[in-house]
Amino acid sequence: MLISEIEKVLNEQISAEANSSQYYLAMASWAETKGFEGVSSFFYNHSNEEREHMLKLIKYVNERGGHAIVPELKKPPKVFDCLAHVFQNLLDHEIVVSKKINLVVDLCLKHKDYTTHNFMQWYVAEQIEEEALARMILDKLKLIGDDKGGLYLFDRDILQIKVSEN
Ligand code: OFO
Repeated sequence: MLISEIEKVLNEQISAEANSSQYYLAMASWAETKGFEGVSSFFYNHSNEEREHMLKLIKYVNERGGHAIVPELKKPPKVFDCLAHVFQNLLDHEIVVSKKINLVVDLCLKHKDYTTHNFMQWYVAEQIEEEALARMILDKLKLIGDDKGGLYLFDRDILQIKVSEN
């Protein structure tokens, strides 16, 4: 059985994952309208993954006798300046999500909820991967700068990058 404080932060995490999915969907749509097919497919996949993260939490909360709340979604931005801006937003967002996950882990230890602590380790590992991926992509974009040919190749090559193995 989940204690209410843990149930509350897990529900907040459900909301964070849902809003991540929504945010990346907005990035996918923006990239598609700009003709960046590869980037758009990367973000459609990323958005789906975030939804999977949300569902995994929903199932966990309910299985442990809590009540997972389906959250309200924030309206994400419609327009982004450029690809580097999009991927910087991705990295910044993932850093915020990692902090939230660390808070859940802290609370699990505080309340000796080792089962949820164990469950959350999957998210801890996932965040390491996602932050590393966003940094790697941003480094590539910094090298390319405004070079149109470079951006064309980047958009093609990103199709080979998987958001996560999970
Ligand atoms: Fe759910 O991993 Fe990103 O936010």
